[in-house]
Amino acid sequence: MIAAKNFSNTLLKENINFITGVPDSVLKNMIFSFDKNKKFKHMPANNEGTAVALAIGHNLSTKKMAAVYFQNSGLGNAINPLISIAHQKVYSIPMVLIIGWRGSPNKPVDEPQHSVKGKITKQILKLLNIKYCIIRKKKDLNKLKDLIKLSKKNKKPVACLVEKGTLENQSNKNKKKSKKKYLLRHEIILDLLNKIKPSTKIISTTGYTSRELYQLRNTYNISKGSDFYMVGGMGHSAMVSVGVALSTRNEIICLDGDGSILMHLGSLSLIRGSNNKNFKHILLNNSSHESVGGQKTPANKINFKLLTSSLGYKNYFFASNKKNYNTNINKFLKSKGPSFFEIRIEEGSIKNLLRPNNLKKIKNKF
Ligand SMILES: Cc1ncc(C[n+]2csc(CCOP(=O)(O)OP(=O)(O)O)c2C)c(N)n1
Repeated sequence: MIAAKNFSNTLLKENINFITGVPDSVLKNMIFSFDKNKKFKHMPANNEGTAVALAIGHNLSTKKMAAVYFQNSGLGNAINPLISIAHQKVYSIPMVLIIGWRGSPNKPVDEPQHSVKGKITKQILKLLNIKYCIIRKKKDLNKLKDLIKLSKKNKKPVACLVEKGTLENQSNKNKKKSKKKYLLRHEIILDLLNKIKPSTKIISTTGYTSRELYQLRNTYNISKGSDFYMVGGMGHSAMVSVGVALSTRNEIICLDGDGSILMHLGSLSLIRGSNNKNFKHILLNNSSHESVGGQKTPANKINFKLLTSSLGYKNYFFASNKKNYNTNINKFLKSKGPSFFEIRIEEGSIKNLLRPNNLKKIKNKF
């Protein structure tokens, strides 16, 4: 195991102090260590492509290289600016990618989408002509140092892969435990399952939202309605929902997270054109990426009322406590869409969550 500070020190010694990225649970201790160390300028991004773009901009203005962290599932988002701008044969921009390697063939499989991406991650990097190393012990940080030097010399992106369990597990001591102020995600999901029509279809976002929906449906044996769990494809649950809603009269509810909605926010500009009366969009806003460690998002500073009305939603509802939730959930479910319901929620989820499995069966049932 490696202490997060060993990683940070390697970067600082190589004169890298601008860090950006999208959080991953495998890298969570390292990400918190960037916040704690004043020598770093840490700017979390909403999307892995955005993070690569920030690193390109940093290099253009300072000639220095940046470090970009993300989970390998985000490699797809990162590929466009990596190939079309940063590649050695295009603008030749150095940077170091720190990639959480979910589904590494050396680790037990947790979810099918991780296993698929994990198996081809090294090949993708090879195709991108990105030299990489695997960090398993402290000594491997020397390989990272050599790669960073190579990146500076040849002006090209390089990468390192970090498996689950490599970084020491320290608690985030800076994180204050707040008193319960808002509702919890699972309280809302259970209430929703009890209120939906038998024909309602729910599309739920990546992370704890899908896992809690799956678990509650099974624990309480609720057969009303059906679910499609976005186990991957983070940020795309709203557009999957719109795609479904366009060809059915059934009520379609998207259960979204703030990290997810921000990842591909631009896609919501399609709402006006789609004008789906049967589309209802719920934002479970805890202003954090809770499923991967609780790193903050700026969602509590965004005025979703103004935003969604300019995007073409017909109705906006808001709840921050049980009382206004109870009033507004009924109005929201009765409304003609596209409707948006922002619910401020507390961090906190059901312990020992199951992971949806038998995905093809779930799809066929949906
Ligand atoms: C493209 C991509 N990037 C990153 C991840 C890792 N990831 C899984 S869930 C999650 C956080 C989602 O945050 P939010 O939507 O706010 O929901 P919460 O976890 O707070 O319930 C992240 C970053 C991923 N699965 N896919």
